[in-house]
Amino acid sequence: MIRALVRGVPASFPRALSATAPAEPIDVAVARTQHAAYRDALAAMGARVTFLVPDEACPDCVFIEDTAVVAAGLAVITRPGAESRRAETPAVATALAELDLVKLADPATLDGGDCMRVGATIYVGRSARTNAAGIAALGEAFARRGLRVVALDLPPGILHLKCVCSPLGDDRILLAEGSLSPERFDGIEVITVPAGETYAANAVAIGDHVIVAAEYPRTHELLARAGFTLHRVPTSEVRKADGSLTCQSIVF
Ligand code: CIR
Repeated sequence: MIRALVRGVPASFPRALSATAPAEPIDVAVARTQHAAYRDALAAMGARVTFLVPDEACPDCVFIEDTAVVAAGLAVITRPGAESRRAETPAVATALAELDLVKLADPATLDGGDCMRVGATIYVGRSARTNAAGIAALGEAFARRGLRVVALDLPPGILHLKCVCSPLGDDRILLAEGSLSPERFDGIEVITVPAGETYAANAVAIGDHVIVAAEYPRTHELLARAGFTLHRVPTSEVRKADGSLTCQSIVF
C-alpha cells in the first residue's frame, strides 16, 4: 500500500518563507480548501493518507516533503537549510518511527525538495538549502539500501531541484524545458514541460495517476498522452510561499 504523509496548513501560514512577498497575502481558508483537494487526490490515487496536525510555530510545516527523504524502508530526517524550518522535523520523525531512521546533523543541510528518486537513483540538487555535507550524508545512508545519490547543479535562482522536474515512476520524469540538460538523466525517459509552464514540472505521480497543477493545459495534454489519469489541483496559495505539489507530501 502506498502511503502519503501530509501536514495541515497552520493559521501562521501567511508568515511562511517566500523569496518575494506575494502580490496578495495568503488566504488561509483557501489554502486549507486547496490542501483538502490535494489530500482527496492522493486518496483517489490509492494512497493511504496520514494527516499530521500543523504546528503554529512552524509557518512552513505544510511543506512536509522538505523534512524527510523516504525510500527502501529508510527515512532520512533532514536538517532543513532554512533555520526557521528545523523545528518541523521532530513530529515527522515520530510519524515515521516504524521505519529505520537516520537523522542528519550539523553541518549537513538538506531539503527533501532537492531530492528526486527515480528507480535506484536519488538525484540531489546543490542549492542554497542543500549543502555538500547533506548530500554526502544522504549518499552514505542510502548506499546501504542499494540506492545511489547523484548530485546536480541547479540553474541560478531555483529554490529546489523539484521546482524544475519530478519523477513519473521508476523510469520517467517531467522536466521543464531549458532548466537542466536531459542528458543528466541517463537512461530515463524525459517528458518535456514546455517553456511557460515550468511550474507544472512539479507533479505527484503514483502508478498511472498524477496530481498536476490546475492551470497548465499543454502539460495536461502531454501527461494524458503519456497514459496518465490527471488530478488537477489548485495551487494559488502554496505558490505564494514558493511551494508547489510534491512539497505537500512524503509518498512512500
Ligand atoms: C520554503 O521557502 O522553504 C517554503 N516557503 C517553500 C518550500 C517548498 N518546498 C518544496 O518545494 N519542496
